[in-house]
Amino acid sequence: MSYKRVLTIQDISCFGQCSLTVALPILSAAGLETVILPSAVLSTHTAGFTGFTVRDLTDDIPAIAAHWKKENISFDAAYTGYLGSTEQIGMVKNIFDTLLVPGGKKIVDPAMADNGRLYPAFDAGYVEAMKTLVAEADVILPNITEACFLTGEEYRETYDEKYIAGLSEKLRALGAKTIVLTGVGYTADRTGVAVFENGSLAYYEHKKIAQGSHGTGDVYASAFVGALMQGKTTYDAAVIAADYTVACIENTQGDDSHRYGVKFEPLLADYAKKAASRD
Ligand code: PXL
Repeated sequence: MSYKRVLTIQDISCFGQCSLTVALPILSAAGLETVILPSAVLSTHTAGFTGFTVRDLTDDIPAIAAHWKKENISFDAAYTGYLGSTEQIGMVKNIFDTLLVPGGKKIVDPAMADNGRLYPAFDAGYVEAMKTLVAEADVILPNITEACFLTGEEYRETYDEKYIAGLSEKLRALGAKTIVLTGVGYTADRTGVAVFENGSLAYYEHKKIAQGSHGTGDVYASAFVGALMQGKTTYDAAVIAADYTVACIENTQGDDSHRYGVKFEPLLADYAKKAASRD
């Protein structure tokens, strides 16, 4: 497997173990050259903190992308997460069109909502724009809340396989090619990930840990991208990412002073071995 270069576009939440402070170490640990494009700089993430500062970097993005183009820099994949503004979605599309190698992967985590609600920074206009980005993606990684906002499907706390198959079909109808739907659980103590690819739906179930933690969507998506770009199949990458995310949550469990993120760093070496293994 050749040395791959991946661009990730998401915010820097200086404190809080999410977005770029998670994606950069995980992708690097997976053995990928990781290039970052910060969408915004926040003092902390927006979940559970008040009074955070935000510097929106929308105005800087076109010049950064133009400079890379001039330098003939290109990427084997571009992976987007939490973006700083609706306007940035158009800029990301332009980056997809101009800075990827032929066949380069467009991976979109529509990080905008959880537990039935949009994050505070986002509105209906952002959701509409995100639908158009999802339509261009090779792989999307929504949670169920995000899938509902994208498709107009009713958000449910409990559901069956038919509901998940319907959600996946509606996401596919938007144009998404491969769908990795996270946080899919059919019983109270289990959760998992549904992978919809080439017309069929596969499911990986694993234990659900009661403690809610922030940043796990970013740990999951970053670990998935790392394994995928190391040549794993979509399903195998989804499983590696799920096992790593569960281990990170378990590693944080019981520490009530650490509800803002998960202690993912001590488990990076083990993740890296699995992501880059040749079996
Ligand atoms: O983990 C998603 C995320 C990323 N970035 C910021 C956030 C959140 C979730 O709340 O607030 C700034």
